[in-house]
Amino acid sequence: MADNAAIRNVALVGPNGTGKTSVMESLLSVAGAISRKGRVSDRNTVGDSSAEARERQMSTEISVATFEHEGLRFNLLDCPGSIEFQQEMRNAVLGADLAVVVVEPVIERMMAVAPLLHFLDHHDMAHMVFINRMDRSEVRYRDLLQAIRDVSARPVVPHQYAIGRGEDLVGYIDLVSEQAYSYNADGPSDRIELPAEYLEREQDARTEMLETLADFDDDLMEKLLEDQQPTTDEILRDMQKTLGADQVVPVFMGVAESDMGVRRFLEALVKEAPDPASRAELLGISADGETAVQILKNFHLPHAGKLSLARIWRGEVNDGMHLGGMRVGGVYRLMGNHQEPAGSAGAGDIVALARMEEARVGGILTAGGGEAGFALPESGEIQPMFAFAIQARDRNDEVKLSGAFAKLVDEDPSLKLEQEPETHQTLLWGQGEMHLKVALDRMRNKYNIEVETLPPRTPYRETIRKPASAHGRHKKQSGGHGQFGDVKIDIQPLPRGEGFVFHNKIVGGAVPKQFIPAVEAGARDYLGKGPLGFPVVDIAVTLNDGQFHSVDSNEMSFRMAAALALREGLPQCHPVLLEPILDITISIPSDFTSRTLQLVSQKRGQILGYEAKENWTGWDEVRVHMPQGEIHDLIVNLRSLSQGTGYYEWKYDHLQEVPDKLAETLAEQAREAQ
Ligand SMILES: Nc1nc2c(ncn2[C@@H]2O[C@H](COP(=O)(O)OP(=O)(O)OP(=O)(O)O)[C@@H](O)[C@H]2O)c(=O)[nH]1
Ligand SMILES: [Mg+2]
Repeated sequence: MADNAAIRNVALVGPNGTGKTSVMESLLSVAGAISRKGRVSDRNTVGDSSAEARERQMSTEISVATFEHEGLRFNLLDCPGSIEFQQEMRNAVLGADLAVVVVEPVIERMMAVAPLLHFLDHHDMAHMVFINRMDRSEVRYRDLLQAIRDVSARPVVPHQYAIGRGEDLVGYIDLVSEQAYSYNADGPSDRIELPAEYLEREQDARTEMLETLADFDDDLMEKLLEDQQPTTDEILRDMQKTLGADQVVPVFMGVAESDMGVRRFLEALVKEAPDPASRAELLGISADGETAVQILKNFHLPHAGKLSLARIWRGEVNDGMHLGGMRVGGVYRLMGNHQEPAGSAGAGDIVALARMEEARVGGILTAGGGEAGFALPESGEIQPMFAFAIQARDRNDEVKLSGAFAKLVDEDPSLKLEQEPETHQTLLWGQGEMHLKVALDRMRNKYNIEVETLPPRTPYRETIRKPASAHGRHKKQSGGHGQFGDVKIDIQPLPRGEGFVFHNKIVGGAVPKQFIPAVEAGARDYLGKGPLGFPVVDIAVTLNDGQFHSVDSNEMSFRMAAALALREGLPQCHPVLLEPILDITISIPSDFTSRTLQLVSQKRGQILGYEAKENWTGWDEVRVHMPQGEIHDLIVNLRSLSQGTGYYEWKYDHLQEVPDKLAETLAEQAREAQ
């Protein structure tokens, strides 16, 4: 069944906890791919097999399941929903041909879907919505549909209409066939008579569906204008065509926990999900040419070694062939943490390739090792927003630590490890506290290394407010050769951003020419750590005068003399602390804008302005300047006030004087640390 047309690659995406892993489990169960259905709460689902995911009962990385059904092979990618793992989701979803956006029937939470829908639309990625947890729905179905419409740039076409809601959920009306069904907890739904009280709502919803589809089909438009009814096949054909082109968003519903609506949904996937060839065509990838694959995810497994999840865009992949200059150590199909040898796989498939050590997520590998000749949509890099300073609990683990981190970053490139030269800390950057904690758990579970975390230090600077003059003399008499250097300097403050400037005003050789660079070097030495304990910036040092000794003077003596002069002079110059100020753009649903502004003020932020976020209905963008020392938990606070939806982008902007009171506290801390 290597036939390209017989493969369906479906990614399950959506906000955290909506039931994606449960939907996958239910799909596998109703398709007969697993004999015993697991539950997330029982920690025995096909997805979420890692220790970190089981422990938290949430997805922390992609899970893959492959099964055959109705002559098709399905490759399901269950993506983590937490916003902190969205890079993982983004990297994978673009390798599928259809995204199923699993949502909860809660109107207020629909806003959390907006960024995802923007991402999918931006890449013309076909997507459907599956409203899960309908057993918990407390609102009218039409209000739910409206809430989805409110966040979707593409027209939303309900495929089904709910009968009842919450505990009284009965079943659904299929708007295409106009037939009603009642759910059965342990089997297919029963056909029932369409309840009379739903007739009007059904008609309205169906008319809306047809009118939306007619916008993309002139024949259908004509039929509707002439009051003719299209056939079921015609509607389905239109639905499939417009879905594949990301022109409309069909909506289904169900209860994954008890398989309700999932059989019908699987049937819809069989009939309507785009095949791999149409996605490849949409992306302009011709079927002719050498094999080319895209790496969606790397797994480092304790026993099996490295496995790279790959979408085959062109050609065939076999055990032992070369891709990107690496030998394919095996072609496998995945079912959660289980690998089934496949030997080979054809275009359109998604398989795992063993021991591709240099394969990087997002990379394209070809049989010849060169360029593929086509471009794929890029998932984009989300800027890290949260950092911990880390160190191995046991010093002896430091070497092991860097090797293990290389593997963690290979699995999840949204983790970044960085040496901070000024604060001498090793920073682990990611999307949030949980993201990092999961990474550190993985470190313990997989590599047996305990890691300690600290908040990152702020790289403060200092400068001066007043000028002063100073004198430094270095003199040492010891046996034979002595050391002698003597300098007189002026110290002046410079405007912000000027750094360090050195002037030499010696005339007549009071300090011989060859020692002048040593004076400058001595000044720089001292300015590495000023009177407050931080690097000194925005300062000018002028060498005015000095003395030398024809035998004892040397470079080192003048270097020392210059440093001594600054040590004496700088404290007279009213030294002040400077802190880095970041330029931050916060994106937030407008309901939370005023609380965001409050948060910004609490964190000593300066609000530069806010306005509606372009092309994002109901979202604002707030621009602020905020001290770096305040942003450590900004993302944590922002998410907690915005139901997890807010995020920001940042860049360094400038240095600014620390307010006196805070400066005192910091100086106190610095003294204690010494
Ligand atoms: N009542 C009800 N609970 C459900 C349903 N589907 C899933 N759940 C429960 O919702 C919780 C979250 O389910 P998951 O399947 O882990 O959700 P998820 O979307 O995969 O979560 P993340 O991957 O962490 O984003 C679990 O406790 C499930 O048992 C449903 O249809 N009805
Ligand atoms: Mg999950």
